[in-house]
Amino acid sequence: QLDTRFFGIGNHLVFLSTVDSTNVLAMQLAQDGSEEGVVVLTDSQTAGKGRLGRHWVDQPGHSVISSTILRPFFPPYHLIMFASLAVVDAIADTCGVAATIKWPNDVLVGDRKVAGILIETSRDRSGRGFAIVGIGVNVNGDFTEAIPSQAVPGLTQAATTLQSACGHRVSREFFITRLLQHMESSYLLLQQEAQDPLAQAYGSSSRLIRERWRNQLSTLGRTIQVRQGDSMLSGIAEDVDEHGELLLRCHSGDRVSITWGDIGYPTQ
Ligand code: BT5
Repeated sequence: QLDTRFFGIGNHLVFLSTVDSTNVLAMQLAQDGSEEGVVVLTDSQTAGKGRLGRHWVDQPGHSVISSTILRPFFPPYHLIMFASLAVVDAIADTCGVAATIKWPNDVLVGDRKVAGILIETSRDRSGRGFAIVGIGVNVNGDFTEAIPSQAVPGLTQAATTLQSACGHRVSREFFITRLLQHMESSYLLLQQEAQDPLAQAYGSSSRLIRERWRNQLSTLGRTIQVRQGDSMLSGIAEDVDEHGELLLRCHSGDRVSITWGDIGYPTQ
């Protein structure tokens, strides 16, 4: 039983036992004019997508795999922030574990990846913009064997499941309920603010979300390596700016702003 107001309610919920990618299906639905709040769920993907053409792997029936259609009025960089916070909050609600966020889109328990987020934006046939927020969470089972731990050459990122992290099975239905509830409440606040010039000038909801997101980043203050395609940078992750870009103090002393890439922690 969902406790959202419109995310996934009634004909806003699409469930398939298997699909190539929920993001691909949600993208097609949105292009054909589907309204925001439509949530596509599946038990298993045959071609789950990560960023930069990579794959997202699942153990059928053990993961939460969801894609939500949104039509935001607010800047796109807030999407990754509220989506990753919703995952962190749903993990706290369902297993009492404090997850953290590894910039830009990973949710970790300890130093292992338990969830990934893929945000894609486009326009429908009538020219209206939309965003797809795809979330994959390793809920039950043991992923250590199933997941390639090396995401990117030179950077390793081990995986885990919520069950391994908290020692008991977690209801996927309960997790989805909490996830959608957290997503919807933040989304509504951001939408409301974006449409109200006074609230926008004050910017309190977006500021709160940005600050919470920044506080959950396990990346800040650490020595990190950043891979962008063929090049690798290293330095100290000093901060993030208000658009969510990572501010890296390189060993040379220069401060650079990182907009994309993969990061690793040399101590792992
Ligand atoms: C992500 O990409 O982490 C985004 C994953 C988004 C998946 C969701 S599921 C619902 C929706 N529909 C889709 O088709 N996709 C979205 P990235 O940061 O590029 O990380 C991908 C890398 O993580 C891979 O190259 C693997 O090394 C690793 N990986 C793959 N599956 C994993 C898993 N289940 N758990 C942990 N790591 C995984």
